[in-house]
Amino acid sequence: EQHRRHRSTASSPTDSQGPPKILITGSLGQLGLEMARFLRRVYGQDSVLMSDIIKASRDVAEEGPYIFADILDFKGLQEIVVTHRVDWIIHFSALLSAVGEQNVPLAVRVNIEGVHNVIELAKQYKLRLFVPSTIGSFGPDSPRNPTPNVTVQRPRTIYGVSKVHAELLGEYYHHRFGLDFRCLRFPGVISSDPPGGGTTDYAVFMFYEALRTGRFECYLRPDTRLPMMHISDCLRSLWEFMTAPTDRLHRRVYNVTAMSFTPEELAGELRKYVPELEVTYRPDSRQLIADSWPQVFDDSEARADWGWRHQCNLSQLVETMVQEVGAQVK
Ligand code: AKB
Repeated sequence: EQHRRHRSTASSPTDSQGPPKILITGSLGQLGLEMARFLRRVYGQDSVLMSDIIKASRDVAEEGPYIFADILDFKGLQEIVVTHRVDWIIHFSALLSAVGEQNVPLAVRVNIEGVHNVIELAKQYKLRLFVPSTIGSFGPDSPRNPTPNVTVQRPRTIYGVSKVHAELLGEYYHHRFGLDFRCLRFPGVISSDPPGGGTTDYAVFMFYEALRTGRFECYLRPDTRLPMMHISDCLRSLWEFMTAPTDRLHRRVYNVTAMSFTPEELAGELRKYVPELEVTYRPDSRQLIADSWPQVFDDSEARADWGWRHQCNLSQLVETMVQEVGAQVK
């Protein structure tokens, strides 16, 4: 009953009122700037507000609206939503898996308290809320090959625990209050904007090191298989999911992926462009994290319900990355 009441009053900005006003938190991370560019192409420059707690470069600030937003400051967020008439929040602020283990109290604040703030805000102002989840929300008790949409989730990192918390809280707010909560579990995302603090980051660093020096020391074993996708697929999946009609969504949290590969397989593909590439392996604590994560991610529910299709396979990903990273390191 409550669900229906809230649904009927919730705004649906893409349907009738012109482009949605979209706030991206944590927008100076790996995905934020590219997501903003994507959405600005679709909805117009002023429809997307990038935000973070750090100062943007002049170039970023000149691309479109950029504001200070601290996700731990509820009142500050309220002010932004009201002043800028925000319709959607894309909540990217988070500490990733490896860096979260280095500073658990900070990860709890950013990843858990931050989600409490944005979720409550989204409920109060009837916003559509996207929170990314991850392959890291699974753990050693989960089936790893393949990992279905609904299965055991007992992650062993604070990052994973915080993401399971976000998934469950979002589902709860959806069922209890009609919140339009949407969440995709992403695999490792490969982009020429370097990530920071993750376990899957090696796959980006390999391109930089290969093209700069022809050598790479990998912190995972050569046979560590993990699900991955190129950033172009990641951003498109997010947008397609955010605009998918509600009646297509049989759930609020979906696995999405494009491929799975090991460091050895990635190096093999990269040798087509850098034949002399030498990769050595020195596993560190990130190996334990990777060993508890899915190897192959089953995203068949996303494919069936709202038509998810990846476009970039391993050879296309390597070709694109070689071009983009190559242009940066030369
Ligand atoms: C990480 O490695 O922590 C992230 C992720 C897979 O969520 N890239």
